[in-house]
Amino acid sequence: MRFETDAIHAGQDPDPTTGAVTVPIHATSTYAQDAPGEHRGFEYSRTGNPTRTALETALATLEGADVEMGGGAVATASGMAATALVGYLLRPGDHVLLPDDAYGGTFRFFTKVLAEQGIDWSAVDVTDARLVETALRPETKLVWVETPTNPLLRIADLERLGDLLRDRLFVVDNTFASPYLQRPLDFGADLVVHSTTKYLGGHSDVVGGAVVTAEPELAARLRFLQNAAGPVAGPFDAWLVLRGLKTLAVRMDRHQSNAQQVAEFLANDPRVAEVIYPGLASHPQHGLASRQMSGFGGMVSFRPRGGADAAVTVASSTRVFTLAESLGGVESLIEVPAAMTHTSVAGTTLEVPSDLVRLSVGIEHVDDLIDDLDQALG
Ligand code: P1T
Repeated sequence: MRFETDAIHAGQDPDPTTGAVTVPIHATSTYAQDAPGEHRGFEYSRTGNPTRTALETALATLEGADVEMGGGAVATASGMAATALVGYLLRPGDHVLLPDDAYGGTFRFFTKVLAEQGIDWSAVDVTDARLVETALRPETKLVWVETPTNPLLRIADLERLGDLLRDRLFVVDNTFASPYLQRPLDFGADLVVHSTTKYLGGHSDVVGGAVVTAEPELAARLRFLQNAAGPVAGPFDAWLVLRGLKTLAVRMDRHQSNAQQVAEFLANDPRVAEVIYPGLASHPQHGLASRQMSGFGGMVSFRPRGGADAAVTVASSTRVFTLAESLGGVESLIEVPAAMTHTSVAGTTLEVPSDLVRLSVGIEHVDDLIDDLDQALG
């Protein structure tokens, strides 16, 4: 089936006992067994829960991981829990290559948590495959890539990296694009990580995450780790993400058409020094983004003239855009990464410019969004 159809139906058949057309919220910790050890597919909700299974099947299908062929997904309690599960695949002595522009929490996990357990790291500009090649060490087990990156919206060449990283774990955080716009497994990624808190949930009402793979051995290992370590999405949260997924395609179409118009407005405004949006011809990787993504997404970053003070003033002056962390919901959000989402990278190679403003462009009427930015810049 095509993406829009899978988003509504994959893993989400009507309930076999009642005919309910939406997957029920299976709020249960345990399941009656017919005889000791004889159960109907579910024993205990950390190991498996039908609502979570539905979400996992849908996510795997949307990312192009064939469930019939042993691919799969694990749905976790947050995006960071998904990242932590990936971390369990590493051993002391392994080296990981991190992007030098990424969500601050991802960087914090590898450099402040896993580093203490003997897992070495270095950071590189993953948008330059030659730099990645040079930075690889014999003990480099895993390469982590975000594309578009958070918050500078740089684009990594997934096809080139897929070729280069055949013998390593190639992990792509696909949160900003969503599988509607980009499917990293098609380019050779081994694992796709999501914060489902963002576009997949889509309504700023849930925190969740997922890891997806097409490789049966990795899928089995992730399921084992999820059960062994316990970072599961609860049934209510899994249901909210499932509900969000159904409208991902239509929301994303509107997010990106609004984002394109907002980016063009900002690019033509003399009060703005720089606009970063992969859909602008001025973006250094506009061509690459056009090839590997089917759209440019809903995130726009910009630097108002006047430095960090101006960034803080603009972000504090909007009326439709809410000043808040996170992204990917139907409502527009504005933030200053250096003071909010990316404080954990201050003073590191990932430090973001203090005058950068990040927009998560929502699906409101675009004229209201542009009017709001116009008055805030004023
Ligand atoms: O917040 P959580 O669901 O745990 O997901 C972490 C995460 C992982 N990957 C990316 C690309 C992310 O952007 C995030 C979370 N980011 C924000 C909260 C933010 O405002 O950027």
